[in-house]
Amino acid sequence: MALVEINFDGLIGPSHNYAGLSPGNLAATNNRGRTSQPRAAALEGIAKMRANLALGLTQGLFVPPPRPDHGWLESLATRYAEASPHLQAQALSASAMWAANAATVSPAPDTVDGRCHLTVANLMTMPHRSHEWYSTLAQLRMAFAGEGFAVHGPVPPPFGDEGAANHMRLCPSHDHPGVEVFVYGVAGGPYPARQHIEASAAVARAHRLDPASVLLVQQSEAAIAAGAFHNDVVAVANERVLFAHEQAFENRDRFFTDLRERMPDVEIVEVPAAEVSLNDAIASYLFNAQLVTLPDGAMALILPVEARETPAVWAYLQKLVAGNGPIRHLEVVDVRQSMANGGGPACLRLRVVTDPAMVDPRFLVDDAKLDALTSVVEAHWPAEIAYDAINDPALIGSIERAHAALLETLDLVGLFDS
Ligand code: SUG
Repeated sequence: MALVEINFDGLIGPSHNYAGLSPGNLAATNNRGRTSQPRAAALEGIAKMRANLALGLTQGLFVPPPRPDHGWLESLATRYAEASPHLQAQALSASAMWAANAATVSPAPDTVDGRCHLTVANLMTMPHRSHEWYSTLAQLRMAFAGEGFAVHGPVPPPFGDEGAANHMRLCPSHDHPGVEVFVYGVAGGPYPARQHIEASAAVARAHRLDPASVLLVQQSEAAIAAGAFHNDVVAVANERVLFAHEQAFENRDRFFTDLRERMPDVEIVEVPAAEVSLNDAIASYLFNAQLVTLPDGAMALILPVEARETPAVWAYLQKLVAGNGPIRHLEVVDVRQSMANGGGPACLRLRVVTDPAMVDPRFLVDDAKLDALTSVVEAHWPAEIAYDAINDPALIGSIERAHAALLETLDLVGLFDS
């Protein structure tokens, strides 16, 4: 069995819009009211997947859930046409595109029972995301259906869980046992800490991890207060490399000591605040890069164009790749439509280390499938959604037809029916 890292990207759904629903996510709140471009957004996401295939990476796909979520509105005793604009926006959000928040994943080499464990995230802190989990769970159960997987339901409220965005795995190589780092928040200045320690600990237990290989680490209050609403906005790990901002963790010395004790050959690439400020890191999404191992063993950062456009960040990166460290390549991708809602390249993907042969092939992509997705997006995704257009029944009809066409194309009709 060949275990590899598969990046499952959330396809950007036809209802993508800028409603500013996430306090503490500065991009989303600053862009509230802008006209969105769902078609261009989805094509940007597809181009990112294509670029990753071209790098020799294994690529998977998650399907957007049906929006508006009529079942959720029904549970609130209302219907879309009658709901307030705020509730309409919450029911319509395309936020499931950020697959890093779909689940937390512990690959088979880390678990006592030798299965790959996935826990769907409850996303309970933000109302528009709190109703993603049941569609995500249906999808995880279908994609990872075999004996080799254990797919868990959500941690119950009131313990907030935001999935892999607050989880890092360090290991000698993907197919070896690793140290799993669960990053939780306690406070964030005026903003909520979305990941609760109780949820992180519950996921670690459910995944049957060896407690000696688990670290629970507090995200710094300063980072959350500056707009890093998830750990993956200020840190990212891949194999034996941790790439993090100096101000990412509340007690950085303790964390690094604990990590080095468990993994003496860990390589910590820390970016000093004096070189890249927390504000520049968050505005550019430097750490929301995908840090990946290429087929030749070198590591690359797949960065948003905003990182190249932020002078201090780009200067730092030039120095980084010119040095002798493990990160040798920079790949720049344009996901501006997602970025404007606070979702960079790493937010758009969930990493699962497994044997691709164990995954339902409908959730894996190659160039031909990306061509088919491009056609369906070009034919059906709305070109634009103006902020005040979300109560237009014609728009909602076109969003629902686009979704049906997608499920048809992927042979996934019925996926969300139960
Ligand atoms: O939860 N934005 C998402 C962005 C998630 C990014 N994910 C990671 N960092 N892994 C969020 O805040 C904005 C949607 C809106 O306002 O309509 C939104 O939900």
